[in-house]
Amino acid sequence: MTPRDRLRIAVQKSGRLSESSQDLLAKCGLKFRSSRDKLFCYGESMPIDLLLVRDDDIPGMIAQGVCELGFVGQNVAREQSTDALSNSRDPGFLELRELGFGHCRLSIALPQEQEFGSAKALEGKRIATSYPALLNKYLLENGVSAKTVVLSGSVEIAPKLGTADLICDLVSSGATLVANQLKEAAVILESQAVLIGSGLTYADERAELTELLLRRIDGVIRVRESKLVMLQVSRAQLPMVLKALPKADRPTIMSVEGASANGVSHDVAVQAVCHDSISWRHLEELKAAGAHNLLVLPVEKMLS
Ligand code: PRT
Ligand code: ZN
Repeated sequence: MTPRDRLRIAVQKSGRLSESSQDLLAKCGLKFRSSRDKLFCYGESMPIDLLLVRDDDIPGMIAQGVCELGFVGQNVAREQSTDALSNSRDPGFLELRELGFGHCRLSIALPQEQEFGSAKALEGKRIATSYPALLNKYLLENGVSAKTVVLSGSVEIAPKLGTADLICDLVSSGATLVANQLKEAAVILESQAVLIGSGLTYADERAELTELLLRRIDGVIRVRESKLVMLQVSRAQLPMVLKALPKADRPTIMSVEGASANGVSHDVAVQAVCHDSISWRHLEELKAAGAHNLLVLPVEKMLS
């Protein structure tokens, strides 16, 4: 392995994952100067550079040592690792973190007028997909023999064109399926963007840079899902309110000057970081449990 003192991360150049991937790196404090061809961006704030490429190329680039880390859809990562493993090859990359964006699912879909029942309904059918390895694994696991028709795009029109009976494709809102008179029958994979890496232990600066970046990514993910909740409650009702706080760290509890609204017991102020989104329903539950003066604040940075 040639020693290197800079780390390289590959992200999708343009597409559904580009903006969120670059946003995440910006939140980790990384700033880049883009080159004229816009394929290589030099890291200005840290020795970490960016490669802007097609998402399908990212796992292979990591396996070949072109870069150390990459952001891709789990669908792409799993397709390529399943293909490698079924041919007794080492995929050359590992999934390191789920990133919480780019959610979609890889599903079997069939013409709306047809019934599905179970995977057995696929016996002898022609299924169009861009994910042959994942589809074949699903068919094998369900003991079904079907023909996989591999297409690189526009999979959803295959049944209309008569080139396949059903499809296996990515779905997010489901609008594309409806527009093509198809319905979702079975989910093969729930997917989101993931950070992938070589899994190698580097003997140069890349080891420390990888660790530092992973720590910052963990911090950004935790912050994204965290809110600071502040409220007041009487001591008597405190246990019920604490129970209603969603995924809270150990709360700070302070006494409040003066008698409470009902004049009976003294109020306490509660402050807690909750690792979940706080909906109106959560606030109403807290209020019903006795909380008042509720405040929900965003958390900007977090380092535990
Ligand atoms: O050029 P490059 O190869 O880099 O891009 P690409 O065209 O292969 O990928 P892109 O940008 O379309 O998607 C990148 C990644 O986004 C995918 O690998 C998924 O991990 C994720 N993602 C999330 C999706 C969707 N949602 C999605 N809805 N990828 C594709 N779709 C397509 C789907 O194929 C279908 O055609 O959108 C259509 C369905 O959407 P709905 O909302 O109508 O259900
Ligand atoms: Zn692609």
